[in-house]
Amino acid sequence: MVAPGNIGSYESRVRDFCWSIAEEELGIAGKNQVNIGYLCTDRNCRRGLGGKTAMYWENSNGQTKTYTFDQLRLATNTYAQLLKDLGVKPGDRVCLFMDRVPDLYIAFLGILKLGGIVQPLFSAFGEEALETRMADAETTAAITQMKHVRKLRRIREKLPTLKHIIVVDGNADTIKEGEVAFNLDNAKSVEHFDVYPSERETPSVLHYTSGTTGKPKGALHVHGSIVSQHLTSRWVLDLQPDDIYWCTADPGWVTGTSYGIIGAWSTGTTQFVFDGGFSSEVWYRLIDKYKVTVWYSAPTAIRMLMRDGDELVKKFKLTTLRHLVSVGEPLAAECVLWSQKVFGKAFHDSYWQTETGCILISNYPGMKIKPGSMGRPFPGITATVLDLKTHQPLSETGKVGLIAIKPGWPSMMRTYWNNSATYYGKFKNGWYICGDRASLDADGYFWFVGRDDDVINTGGHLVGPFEIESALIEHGAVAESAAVGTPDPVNMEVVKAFIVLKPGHVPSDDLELDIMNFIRKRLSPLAMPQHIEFVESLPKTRSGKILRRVLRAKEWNEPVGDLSTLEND
Ligand code: 6R9
Repeated sequence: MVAPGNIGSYESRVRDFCWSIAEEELGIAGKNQVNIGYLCTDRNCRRGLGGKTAMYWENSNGQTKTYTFDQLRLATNTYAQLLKDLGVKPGDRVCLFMDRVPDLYIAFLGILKLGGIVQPLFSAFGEEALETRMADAETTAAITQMKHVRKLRRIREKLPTLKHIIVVDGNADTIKEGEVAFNLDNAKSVEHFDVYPSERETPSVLHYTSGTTGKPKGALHVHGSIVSQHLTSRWVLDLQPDDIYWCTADPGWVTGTSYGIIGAWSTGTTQFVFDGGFSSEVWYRLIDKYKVTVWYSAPTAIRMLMRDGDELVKKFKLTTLRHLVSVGEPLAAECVLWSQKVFGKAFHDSYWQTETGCILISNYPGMKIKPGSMGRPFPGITATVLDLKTHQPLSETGKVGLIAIKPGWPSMMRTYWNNSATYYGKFKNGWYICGDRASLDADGYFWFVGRDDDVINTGGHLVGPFEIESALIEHGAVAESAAVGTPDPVNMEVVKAFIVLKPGHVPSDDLELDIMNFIRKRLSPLAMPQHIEFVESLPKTRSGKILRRVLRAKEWNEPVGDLSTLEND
C-alpha cells in the first residue's frame, strides 16, 4: 500500500534508508554546525515560512495568542539575549518550570540558541521533586511563572549553583530580591542573535525520567537528535505543509519536547498548544475550532474519551482530523477500533522512551494496522526481541523477550547525567535494552507485553498486564484497569485487577462476576484475575502512565519507591 503524502511506503523507505535524508531536508548535510533553536526558527524564515503561523495557543480561560515563525525567531532571540546578558554560558543547565504558556516553548529554543542545556520540569512538581533534579543537574537558571515561583524560593538556599530565577509574568512589585522580572510582550525584540555554533554532539536537552526505584535519572540529549526527531515527525506523524498539528503532551515529558517542539517546528508545521487540563468536551471543541489535522496523544486520554461516550463526539465537527498517533502506554486493540468507529481514523501506535529521543517502533502511515500491535521499527532503527536469559535475539516468533535496539540512531541519549554506570548497564551484547517485554510476529510486528518490572509471575508462568487490561477494557462497564500480582500461598502470586468503572456503573458482586465471566472466555486461566477491586482512579505519572508498581507494592507491603512523578500527590 502506498503511504499518504510524500513519505513513501514502509518497504521502500526501509530498503533505501539513510539518515542523510533528514540532513538534506534540514539543510545540514556536510555541515558541522547544528543548532535545534536555529533550525526550528530562523531556518524556517529563510525558506520563506516567516509569515506562516508557528503556534496557535489557547489556555483554559479562553485566552489566545498566535505566533508566526518570524515572531518565534525574534522571541527566541530575545530569550537567548536575556540569558546571555545575565551571564548564562553555553553548557549551563537552564530549567523550565512553567505551565504550557508560550514562554515555555520560546524559552526552550532560546536556551538552545545560546548553547545552554534545557532542563524541562513539570510545573506541577513539588519542592522535593524539583530540588532533587536541580541539585543533580547543578542548574544555573530557572525560568518560571509567578504562580510557581514560591516553590523555587523555598528551595533556593539549598541550591548553591542556582544563580538566576526569571519570572516571566513578574514585575518589580511581585518579585523578590535576586529574581528577574521579564515580560516578553514588553521586552525589546532582538533582531539578531549570534546563535551558538553547536555541533551534532553538543548537549541540548536534559530530561529527567523516573525509574522504579532510586532517584530520577537525567537522560542527556544532543543537538544532532533533531535528525531523527525531524524524520519521524515527517514519516510517522506524517506532518505536511498544510497541517494543524496538536501534540497534547506537556514538555515536562519527552513527547512534549521531541514532538511538541522540535519535530513540530523542524518541519515548519503549524501547531496548536493548549494550556489546560483534560476534558473530552473541551478537547473536541478545540479540534473543531482549530481544525486540527494531525493529533498526537496518549492511551490514557483515549480511554477517557471512550469513557465519555460516542454521543459527545457527534456534537463537534472533527472531520479535519486526518492522522491520529498515540504514545506512552500500550494501545489496546479496543481503543484502535473505537477511534476507527467514532473518528473514521484509527489511532496509530508509536513506541519509544525518554532515553531514545525519538519514535522507535510504530504503525507507519499506510501500513496495515494490526490492532493491539505497536507496529514495526522505524526505517533506520534495528529493533528485536532478546531472550530473557541469554540476551540473544529470539529466532522464534511469538515468544516473549526483551525489546532491544541496535545503538547508533541520532537521538539516542548520550549518558545519564552523573550516572554513567547506569547508562552503560543498559547495554547487553551490543544492544540497548529498553526494559520492556514484547513478542514479534511473522510479519515483523511487535506486540507489547509489559514493562519488565510489571510482569506477573503466577505459578512460574509470566503474564503481562497489557493482555489482561486489553481484555478488561472490552467490557462495557470498564473505563480502565491495572493488573498486578498479589501474594498467593499456592502460586506465589496471582493476578489482581484494579478497575475504574464508566459513569453509570456501580460496583457490585454481580458486576464483578459478570466481568470475571466476560474475561474468562478471552484469557488463559493463568491470566484470569483472581481478585477484582473497584477503585475511583488509578495512580498515574504526570505523563499519564499507570503506575502499577504503586498498587503492587501495597499488595506486598513493600516500599513504593520514587513517587515524584505521581500525578495526584
Ligand atoms: C515516549 C515515552 C517510556 C516507556 C516505555 C514503555 C512505555 C511508551 C509505548 C509504551 C507500550 C507504547 N511506552 N510508548 N508501552 N506501547 N506505544 O513514553 O517515554 O516517558 O520515557 O516512557 O513508556 O514502557 O519504556 P517515557
